[in-house]
Amino acid sequence: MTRHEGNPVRLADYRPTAYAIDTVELDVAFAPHATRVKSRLAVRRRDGTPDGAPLLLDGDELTLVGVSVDGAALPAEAYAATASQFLLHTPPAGPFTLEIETQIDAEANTKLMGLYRTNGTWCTQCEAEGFRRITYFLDRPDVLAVYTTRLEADRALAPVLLGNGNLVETGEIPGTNRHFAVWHDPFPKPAYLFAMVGGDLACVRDRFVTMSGRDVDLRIYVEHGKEGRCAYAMDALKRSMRWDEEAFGREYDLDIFMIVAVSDFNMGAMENKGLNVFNDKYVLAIPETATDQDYSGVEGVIAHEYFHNWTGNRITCRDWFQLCLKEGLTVFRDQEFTSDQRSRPVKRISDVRLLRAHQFPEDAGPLAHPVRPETYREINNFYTATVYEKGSELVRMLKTLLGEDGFRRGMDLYFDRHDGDAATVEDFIACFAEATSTDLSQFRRWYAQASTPRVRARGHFDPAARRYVLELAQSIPPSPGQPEKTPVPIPIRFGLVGPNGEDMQFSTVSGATVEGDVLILDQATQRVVFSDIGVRPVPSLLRGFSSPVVLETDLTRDDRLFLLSHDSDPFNRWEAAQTLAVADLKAGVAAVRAGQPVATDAAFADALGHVAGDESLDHAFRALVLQLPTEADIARELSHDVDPEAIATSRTALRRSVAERLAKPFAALYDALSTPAPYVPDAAGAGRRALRNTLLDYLTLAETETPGARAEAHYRAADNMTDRLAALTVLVNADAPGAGAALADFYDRFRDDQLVLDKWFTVQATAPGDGTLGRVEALMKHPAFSMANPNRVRSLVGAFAGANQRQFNRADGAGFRLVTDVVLALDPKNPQVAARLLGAFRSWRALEPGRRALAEAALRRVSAQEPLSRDVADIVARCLE
Ligand code: B3K
Ligand code: ZN
Repeated sequence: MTRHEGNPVRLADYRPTAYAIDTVELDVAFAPHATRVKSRLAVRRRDGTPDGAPLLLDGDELTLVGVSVDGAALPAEAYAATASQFLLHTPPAGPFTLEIETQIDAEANTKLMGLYRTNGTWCTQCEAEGFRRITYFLDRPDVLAVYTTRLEADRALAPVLLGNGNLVETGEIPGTNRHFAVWHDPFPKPAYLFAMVGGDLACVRDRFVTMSGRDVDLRIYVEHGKEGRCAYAMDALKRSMRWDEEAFGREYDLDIFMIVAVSDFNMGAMENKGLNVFNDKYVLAIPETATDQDYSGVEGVIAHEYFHNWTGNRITCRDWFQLCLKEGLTVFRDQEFTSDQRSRPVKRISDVRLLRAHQFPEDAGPLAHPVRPETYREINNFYTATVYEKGSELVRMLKTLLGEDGFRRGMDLYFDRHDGDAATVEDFIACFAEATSTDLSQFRRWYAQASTPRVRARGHFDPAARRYVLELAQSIPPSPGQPEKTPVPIPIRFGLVGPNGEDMQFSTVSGATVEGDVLILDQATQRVVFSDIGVRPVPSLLRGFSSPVVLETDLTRDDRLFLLSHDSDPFNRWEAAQTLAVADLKAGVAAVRAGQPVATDAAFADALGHVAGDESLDHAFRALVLQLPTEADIARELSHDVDPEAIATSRTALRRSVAERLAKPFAALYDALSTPAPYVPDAAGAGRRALRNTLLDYLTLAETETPGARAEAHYRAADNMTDRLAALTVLVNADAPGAGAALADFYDRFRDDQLVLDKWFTVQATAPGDGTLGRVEALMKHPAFSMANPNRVRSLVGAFAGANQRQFNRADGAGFRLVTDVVLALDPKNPQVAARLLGAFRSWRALEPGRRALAEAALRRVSAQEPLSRDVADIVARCLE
């Protein structure tokens, strides 16, 4: 799978490498601008490779210093080396040792791939193709080797030297101020899991005793002064380790597990074997600086990276097309962990919101691709919501289809059979098929077909025949390169809800396989007949969001109001509120565009009021029901001719009508929730705060005499970041008179804390008013902002592009221009972050004609720029295709 610039890589072209590399011995001497890397590879010709076949290694921006084979320096004619390739013309027939020396300027590495320096610390990021920026190698996931890493540095610059595996030796280099450490990782791994760190870092330590009684040294390394912010991350790590033992029987396998927190990082974190490197945003958390959402982010990412030790590291991917094999599965595992640690329904609703907000638009636009793609130009552009979040949904459906026990048997077989392998999606599915004797061939289509299936359901009750009939149909819209689709098996968890709110019993069902409360729709259309039904039920379909589909039913408004107050499934209660709101909001948009007033419905507001006041429901759930669909949700539901201004007007009208009608009960509830309580970042505490802060938002909307007074008081009284940031956001979004002072106060309090200033950037970038664009431009010149730091770029420009529907999609095109200017400025320095930012254009074709033309012009301007990175070139080309 050698890449030729411009040619896509194809799954169909997969071939194993001609040579294997069994061991890697690295000797790295960190030094400013000139880190020296000596690599000693044990290379072996694979069976079937002809004697003398050339050996081609990957490189990227490398400088070769020297090369030898079996101890003898190579003559120049024996090889060809460029910055991006090393070719050994005629390797020895038998196993041989290849030694390569390269030199790297980590300080000049702005891509944050390979070896780079962040706040003085040397660190690495190798997934997907960063190892080739350190040394020439067969940089692909099916080349597994045992690594020994010797690290050396000036003791003053890097007293801490970390590598994968277990520490085997440390020492001084006599007569110098340098020291060294040797690390050995006994588990064969692909190069993308390699990591090394050198720096002056503080360390927080703990220990964990595994299920078989082994003692594991746990360490979190952070910048000096941040030690006091690691307790929650450490606790989350220990809970993750225990949970994986209990839920999946998976034990940790090295003597030490390390996490290093750095402030310049392209994504969330990285699961390098025994040495996870984290964006510090997902490690550091204290109540004064981290919100409840940050805490749950820390918990989720710590768990996710830890769980990769089995799903990703012990069993890795054969090639990058199989990325969902580790990512979708590991997301599923971290979602299950959080569900067990917190509230399962609340977690499910949050995950579905995320899926709909990120994956559904991706699946409906020009960047759509199957969970397992078949071709790519730049693999870093495939770390997507589809691979991660839809990938997790596919694993969840497997569990729904096979049941708890069947699923566990399949997972056990997978771990057992493939430990130490670089596996494929087929290998994974085969384990479930075999362990449960189930034919999963149709299920595999879920991995191969892009776009979100639509399910249509129509119900008929026949009182004379005492039957209830469900007419079900599925269709899968076309997507890039896939005009035609075939039906997939769609597990629909359901209940037929009787007038008393309880699920009705039925004696027989025909027309579909039904196992317990799960019906399987596996054909284009199916007529499902339930017999012995005495009264008209209200069907509650797709409970728990049992499949990643768009469901369209013929339920009436009254049916939905009934489900909102009576369904035994919390997810569908929430869903009923969402669908009711969406119908009103869509009607509101149509009214605004026709110049009519927006009509509102008191029954809906009253139903929300009942949920809000229902003390039998947990606070977090009530908060979720009260939160109306976002502007982006409405845009997605409209799917074409989208006018973000009309959407915002319609949404504000509905929120205002709810706020006005429920002002009294909401105020009483807000006050009842205002009794001071110590901050605990658990599900119960977070739920209480979420409900109170949601109420604050409504109450501020209904305040006419003293706009923002309650939010100002809320801000002043806050003793934690969750409440403080919620109040600030309400003030800024309402453009309340106190907003400016609160922003200034917030800045003064946290001027030295970059992670908190990111929140300050985001609040301002997501403000709905027309002044936001100018504000973002001004903030880009603020001393706390830096284009070199991905967190800063994401919190200001990323938030503007991704979370400010109105201002990004301004009718004058200035939002598009701002974002594409930043993409072009960033591209030469950090193409991955630039490409990610450009992804904000993924739904541009759904806009109304005026904005669509402006978005297209902005994209064409990007596409005309030369040179462009492969990352940005790929996204812009697919957006315009
Ligand atoms: N595996 C990494 C993501 C790497 C992204 C490379 N562009 C983090 C994770 O998913 O756990
Ligand atoms: Zn992952």
